[in-house]
Amino acid sequence: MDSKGFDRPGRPAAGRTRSVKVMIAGGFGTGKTTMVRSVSDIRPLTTEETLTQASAGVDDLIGVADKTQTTVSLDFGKISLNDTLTLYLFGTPGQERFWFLWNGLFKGALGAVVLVDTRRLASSFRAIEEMERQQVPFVIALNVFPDSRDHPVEEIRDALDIPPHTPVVAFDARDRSSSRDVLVALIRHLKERPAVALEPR
Ligand SMILES: Nc1nc2c(ncn2[C@@H]2O[C@H](COP(=O)(O)OP(=O)(O)OP(=O)(O)O)[C@@H](O)[C@H]2O)c(=O)[nH]1
Ligand SMILES: [Mg+2]
Repeated sequence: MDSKGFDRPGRPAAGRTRSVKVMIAGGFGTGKTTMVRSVSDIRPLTTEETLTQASAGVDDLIGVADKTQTTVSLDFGKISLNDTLTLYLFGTPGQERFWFLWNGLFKGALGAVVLVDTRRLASSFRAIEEMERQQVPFVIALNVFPDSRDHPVEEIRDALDIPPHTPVVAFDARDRSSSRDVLVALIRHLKERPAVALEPR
């Protein structure tokens, strides 16, 4: 994969396929690993460890009290959206003590999905700031939990201070087709940007 996230050299003759690196980012416990697991065509690589006392008082467990595992390095999955476009998905760790890994993980990424749990909006602030710092185009994906309140999307956009051109969509990370729709929304958003060519060559 080159520095722009494209997998160019040595493509098979029939392989008019473009490969794109996409980040699945967001705050602690927002459902990043769940999304990579539900949507990946291949068995995903995950790096889950049991939540320990080290996170006590550090991680906000309100709303995710049943959570027992956390990503310590990355999630990796792959999905072919059609015959010509394959996405490589890189899920980030959500815990603050692993954020130093983000710089390396983002290398070559063309776009990102930022997951938000509307019960804990603040947990995704840092991830949104990071997209702006890394200059990676992104969509906001509101992962709806059973006790999430039904906020209008525009209210969330205001609360998160998201620019008008950035899509905000609601979804369920456990559901493959719902997660896939989020990735399609991201690709549409990328295609609207003149600098990004996603058509196969
Ligand atoms: N009800 C519901 N539960 C979900 C959903 N997505 C994730 N969960 C649950 O919420 C918890 C957090 O999900 P993870 O996928 O581990 O979240 P994460 O963002 O990868 O977490 P970290 O890697 O620790 O930051 C898990 O217990 C999931 O089973 C969802 O859409 N609805
Ligand atoms: Mg995770």
